[in-house]
Amino acid sequence: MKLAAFLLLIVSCRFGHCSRRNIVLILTDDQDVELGGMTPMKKTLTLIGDKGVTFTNAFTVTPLCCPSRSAILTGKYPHNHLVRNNSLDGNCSSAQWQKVMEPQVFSVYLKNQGYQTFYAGKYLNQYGHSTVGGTAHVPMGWDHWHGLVSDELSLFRWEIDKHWLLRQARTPMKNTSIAFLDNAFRRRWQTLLSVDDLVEKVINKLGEVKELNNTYIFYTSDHGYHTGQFSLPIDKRQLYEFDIRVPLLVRGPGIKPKQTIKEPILSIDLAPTILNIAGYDVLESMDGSSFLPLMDSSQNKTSWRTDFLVEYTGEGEDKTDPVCPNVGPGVAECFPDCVCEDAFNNTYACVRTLSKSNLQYCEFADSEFFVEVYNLTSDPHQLTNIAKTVDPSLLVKMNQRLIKLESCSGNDCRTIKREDDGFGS
Ligand SMILES: *[C@@H]1O[C@H](CO)[C@@H](O)[C@H](O)[C@H]1NC(C)=O
Ligand SMILES: *[C@@H]1O[C@H](CO)[C@@H](O)[C@H](O)[C@H]1NC(C)=O
Ligand SMILES: *[C@@H]1O[C@H](CO)[C@@H](O)[C@H](O)[C@H]1NC(C)=O
Ligand SMILES: *[C@@H]1O[C@H](CO)[C@@H](O)[C@H](O)[C@H]1NC(C)=O
Ligand SMILES: *[C@@H]1O[C@H](CO)[C@@H](O)[C@H](O)[C@H]1NC(C)=O
Ligand SMILES: *[C@@H]1O[C@H](CO)[C@@H](O)[C@H](O)[C@H]1NC(C)=O
Ligand SMILES: [Ca+2]
Repeated sequence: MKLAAFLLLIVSCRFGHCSRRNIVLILTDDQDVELGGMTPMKKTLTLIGDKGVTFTNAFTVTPLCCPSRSAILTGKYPHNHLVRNNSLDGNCSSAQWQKVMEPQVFSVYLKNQGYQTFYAGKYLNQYGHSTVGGTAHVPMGWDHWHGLVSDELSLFRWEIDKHWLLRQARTPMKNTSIAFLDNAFRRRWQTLLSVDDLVEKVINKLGEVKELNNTYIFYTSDHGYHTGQFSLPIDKRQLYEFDIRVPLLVRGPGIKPKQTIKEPILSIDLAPTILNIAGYDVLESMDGSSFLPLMDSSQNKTSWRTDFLVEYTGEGEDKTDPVCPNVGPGVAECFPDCVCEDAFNNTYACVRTLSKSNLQYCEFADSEFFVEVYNLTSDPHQLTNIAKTVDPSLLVKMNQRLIKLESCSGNDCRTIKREDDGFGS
């Protein structure tokens, strides 16, 4: 025990932080990275990203607020902290966050309250103000996916190849839904301009009190988001990249500026990393690992994980919604046009590999035992489910890997054997 602490101290001193550090975690709600969510964040990219590390493969282990934030706080996969449905140990309110955070550690909880209510008036006309076909411009986001929505080939593929919630989506979407989503996309970006201002204020304040060079600043989100992709209206809770990828930028003492790190970082790694910075050992119960050593550009990265688990427990209503009598009980978030975004049987677990192979293998706990597999090297937008065409031995391997990851806990998860080459070709 003493030896471990001593070794940690050496790591700490190599980073030049034998003295006490501040840690600021800026966590946005529902901010995607895949659909251009960082585009409005110019100051944040300059003040945090350019001054430190940009992680290009950061993921949540579950794409819904409460379980995701709980994973951030506990350092555990949902299977190790959830009680059957998503109503776990809370950990969603800022008060709870503040309570859990070490009083010695300096924590800031900034919360964007949702695009409907929280954007500064001065940004009202940013990113256009008309509906689709007008001046709205959302590069690599809405326009891109909107193009796919009207692509008949893609439609056909979705109908046969994706889980039932996507097959019940109305395709193409109604014009009114498109207008609604286009507006939501724009409001989200306007909101982020205000968040960007807040980040600048926090950093300026740290400078004023002469603590900036003594402070680690993390910028991330609880999970991603979608607005119309695959004809699903507006939510998270899906296994696709737009919902599971998050932004992650870190600056701090000893971290070299302008680094880009490709190793996969998970929401469960934040707690161990923060403990590590504060000089504590990673708790035995934590499934994640500290990525502090990864940020030291001279460190050998070859022992870092190359695959991981994403899991989600679906939610539904017990009764049929009178507004949507055709969708039956067991579903939730059916808006607009009675297109549902969640259901009890939207319960799934995926293995995502990111090494020589860039694959995703997902199993649903629904009546079809539906399986989705994507080769993100050849199909980065996850249009083609290759579950029925890929070599069946790969499915067997990935299923075994999934079982292993789904049952891991604490130290097991951290030391699980790497599978970088096993999924190759
Ligand atoms: C599910 O969540 C509700 C609160 O939303 C809780 O009262 C209930 O006990 C939970 N059910 C299970 C099976 O965990
Ligand atoms: C929906 O919008 C498209 C493109 O602007 C237009 O061609 C079509 O007529 C509209 N449909 C309805 C029902 O208004
Ligand atoms: C931070 O900057 C102050 C001067 O502004 C300097 O005295 C101090 O040594 C610096 N600390 C670190 C850790 O670089
Ligand atoms: C990194 O570590 C691995 C094994 O831990 C070793 O095989 C490899 O040679 C090391 N690479 C460098 C650049 O030190
Ligand atoms: C999932 O649940 C819904 C609501 O109960 C049901 O209508 C649907 O058929 C189920 N689908 C599968 C594939 O289990
Ligand atoms: C994924 O796509 C890449 C590029 O086309 C290909 O080299 C690789 O073999 C594919 N992997 C699988 C498992 O299909
Ligand atoms: Ca959220």
